[in-house]
Amino acid sequence: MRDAITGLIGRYDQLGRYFDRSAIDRIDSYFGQAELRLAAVELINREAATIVREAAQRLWLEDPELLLPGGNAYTTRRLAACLRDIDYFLRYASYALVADDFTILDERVLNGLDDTYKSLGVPTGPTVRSIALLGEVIAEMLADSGMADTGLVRAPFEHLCRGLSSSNVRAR
Ligand SMILES: CCC1=C(C)/C(=C/C2=NC(=C\c3[nH]c(/C=C4\NC(=O)[C@H](C)[C@H]4CC)c(C)c3CCC(=O)O)/C(CCC(=O)O)=C2C)NC1=O
Repeated sequence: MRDAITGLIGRYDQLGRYFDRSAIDRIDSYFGQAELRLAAVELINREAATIVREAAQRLWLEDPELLLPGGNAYTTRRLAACLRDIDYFLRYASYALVADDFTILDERVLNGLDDTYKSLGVPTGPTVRSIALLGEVIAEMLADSGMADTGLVRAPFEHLCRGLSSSNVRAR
């Protein structure tokens, strides 16, 4: 587990150097985004169930066959597993959003996930889509509440999407 600040301190400590201009700019940008990151986490805390439901509903609209016999989310048990997975993605993305660092996503979510999904026949494409939809729903809700430039809240979701679709993430 790492965040933007501890990661930076670690790197500079290893070099035995004082923070330079580029480090200070990085810190400045992190604190400058604090309000948006906090608003996003508050929203997720308040509305997690709604956000998961909304992302899932959009996924079913785009890909209704998932819910039909032969679809991977068919049967109550598998539907529940799918919704639980979406909930995992949201929760871990909210940690990464506060940290402004994706290490936790690599370590706790992506590591080995692709193999698990392959062995269970869980389709990667729609799963990646559900993660992107989470990011969209949150960015929209924040924009509706008057926040400007909500794009950065999608970053952890995009990281998860990239990691799952490239499946290059291995234990490190
Ligand atoms: C915190 C990190 C973490 C993640 C991410 C995680 C995912 C995860 N999802 C699983 C199953 C599953 N995941 C899905 C998900 C879906 N099927 C679809 O059609 C949709 C596209 C999609 C939802 C968006 C389904 C249906 C299963 C059950 C598959 C089965 O047992 O046949 C399993 C197998 C074991 C189980 O069912 O609990 C794991 C480990 N577990 C973890 O600990």
